[in-house]
Amino acid sequence: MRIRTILAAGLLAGVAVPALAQSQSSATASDSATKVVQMKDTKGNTVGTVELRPTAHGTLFVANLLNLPPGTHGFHVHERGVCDPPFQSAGGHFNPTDAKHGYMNADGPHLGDLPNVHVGENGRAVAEFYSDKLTIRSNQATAQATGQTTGGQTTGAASGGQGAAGNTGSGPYSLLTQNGTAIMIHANGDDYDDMSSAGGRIACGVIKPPS
Ligand SMILES: [Cu+2]
Repeated sequence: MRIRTILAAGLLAGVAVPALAQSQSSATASDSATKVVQMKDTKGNTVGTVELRPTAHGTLFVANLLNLPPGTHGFHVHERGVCDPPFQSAGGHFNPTDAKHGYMNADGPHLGDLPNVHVGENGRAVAEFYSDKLTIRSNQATAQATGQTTGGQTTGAASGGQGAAGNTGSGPYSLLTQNGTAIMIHANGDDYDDMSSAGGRIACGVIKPPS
């Protein structure tokens, strides 16, 4: 009787897995692609790009910036994918866990808090950041990927619930929210404690879900 039960379970899994694999492959095709965010200053001039590269457990940000004022600049993900100068349209920091701002804050940081960029005298900066809390995969695809990696339909469904809920659990959290999100560069360096330290918003780039 026990053997028969195991066999039946095995059969069920055999049926379920190809179906899962099929939806997975279509989701992966668009979800595994690097996203290139075009950064613009308040006058609409291009000031470089930020590539978002999906990784096994998060996102690698690769910034290639130019024509920016030399010095230290705050660099964040903001909560809305709208970059109308002077960029208040992008809202506050991306903060799905309802944390406080800053690496130095015991109740922080915002997940949108990223390290400062340092622009040279030639107006250029190249920087890479990694976050294991942010993804550019859609929530649904994250759930499916989790299911497949752990090799269990049950596990997939459990963490799928978390992923689908979006802003609960431990993430990673998708930047491809319904309204999109934005990468913001500030006039001054972020002191990683006081949000106002970074000053005004000087460049913005939209992260949008695929339409
Ligand atoms: Cu900011």
